[in-house]
Amino acid sequence: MDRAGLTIAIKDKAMDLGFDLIGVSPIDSFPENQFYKEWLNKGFSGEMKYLERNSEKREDIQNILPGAKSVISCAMNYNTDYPYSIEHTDNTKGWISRYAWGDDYHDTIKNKLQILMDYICSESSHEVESKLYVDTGPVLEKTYGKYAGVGWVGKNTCLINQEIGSWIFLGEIITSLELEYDVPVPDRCGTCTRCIEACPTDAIIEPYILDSRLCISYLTIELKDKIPHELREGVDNNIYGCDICQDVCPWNKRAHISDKTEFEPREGLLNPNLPYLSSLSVDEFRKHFKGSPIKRTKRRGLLRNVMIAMGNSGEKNFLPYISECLKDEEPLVRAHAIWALWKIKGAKSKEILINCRDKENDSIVIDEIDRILSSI
Ligand code: B12
Ligand code: SF4
Ligand code: SF4
Repeated sequence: MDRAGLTIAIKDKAMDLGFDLIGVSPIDSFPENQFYKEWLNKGFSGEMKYLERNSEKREDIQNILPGAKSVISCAMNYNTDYPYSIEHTDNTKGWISRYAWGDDYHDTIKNKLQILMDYICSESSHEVESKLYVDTGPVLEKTYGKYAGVGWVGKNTCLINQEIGSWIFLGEIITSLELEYDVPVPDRCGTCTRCIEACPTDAIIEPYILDSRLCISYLTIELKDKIPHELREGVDNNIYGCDICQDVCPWNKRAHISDKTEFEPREGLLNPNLPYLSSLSVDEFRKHFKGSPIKRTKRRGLLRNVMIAMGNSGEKNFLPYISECLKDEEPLVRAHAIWALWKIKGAKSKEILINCRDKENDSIVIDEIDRILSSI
């Protein structure tokens, strides 16, 4: 098969496997590769130390696969037919971001990319070296998706496709094979600034630039410690990730619905019940979130987020559940339960806080109590 024929065959195979979009980009020194370092130097990656490791590979893909010629970018739509977070106004329920309602996409996409990679090997006339990644390696996935014509990177920093929207996962095969290359599509954000205005924590500090340290997705998933006080109200009822800057995007108004049943919400994950989640034991958490992206936060991270959501709701019926979490084995959960209690009861929480302080040994919790006591 010649180069053009092979490129078409690979694209057809990817579509047969269930990918919604596919494009091929050459290996090049794109301006985004250089910008990445600047972004890191400004501290925008926060505690995500893995982004600092192997930055030479992100800057030059030849450092991942010497002799690489092409990146085949594949995208899969995960949008299911349920309302957006901005249409959900009952903040006594939590919100889990759309991408995490179903099965873990890493597994789904990796399996399909493996089949595609095997196909590429079998169809090539000479020996081919390839590597595949889905959010698993030092690859600037959105940048390669952009140069493969899969979409443009919007001001909210997500890759958006004009036809199907931005509710897409990305995965790619880096290969030594030379293929026919696609070209980037135009940026269609125009004068729109809806995502920037809608972001509750002002994380999009300027168009196309995100300070992760302010982003609810980072705060609720990636950050392992306490959520900074000044950002807790902005987190609202988002207990895992955030969809707001994509919910408001006009290109998601008519976003396509995925045909993949594995991304349908698992039981209880759409508008999740906060008391139920606050009562999960370690074993129950493990069982409940097996094969789900939510396992990433571990129980302690999820319960931390649930405490923030409960506090923000102002709902007095949550007090018994918050009180239980004041006794949790995890200091991180206890510290956020203290905040939730104070948020709902205000100065009336003083006596309980003083009591807790007397019994407490952990400095994270003591700091939290002292901080609150000094304000009431
Ligand atoms: C780190 C990370 C995060 C961080 C940082 C987000 C970010 N904007 O990059 C946090 C934790 C905040 C995050 C959140 C989310 N993430 Co995330 N994340 C990643 C990860 C692992 C790396 C991305 C990265 O390298 N960012 C670094 C910065 C520097 O990149 P950037 O913001 O895009 O900036 C580039 C451009 O804007 C451009 N640029 C900007 N200004 C300028 C100026 C000039 C002059 C130039 C030349 C260039 C330029 O250059 C930059 C560098 O390339 C990727 C997987 C991967 N390996 O790529 C997934 C990934 C980006 N995430 C994904 C998803 C789904 C999400 C969430 C939607 C999850 C959720 N619902 O909570 C949110 C979206 C938040 C948002 N508005 O972006 C998907 C995105 C799919 C899509 N349609 O774009 C990815 C690709 C994972 C996947 N395989 O599907 N994520
Ligand atoms: S994901 Fe949420 S917090 Fe992060 S930039 Fe978008 S709207 Fe802001
Ligand atoms: S909301 Fe507007 S500015 Fe933001 S990504 Fe969508 S089109 Fe671009």
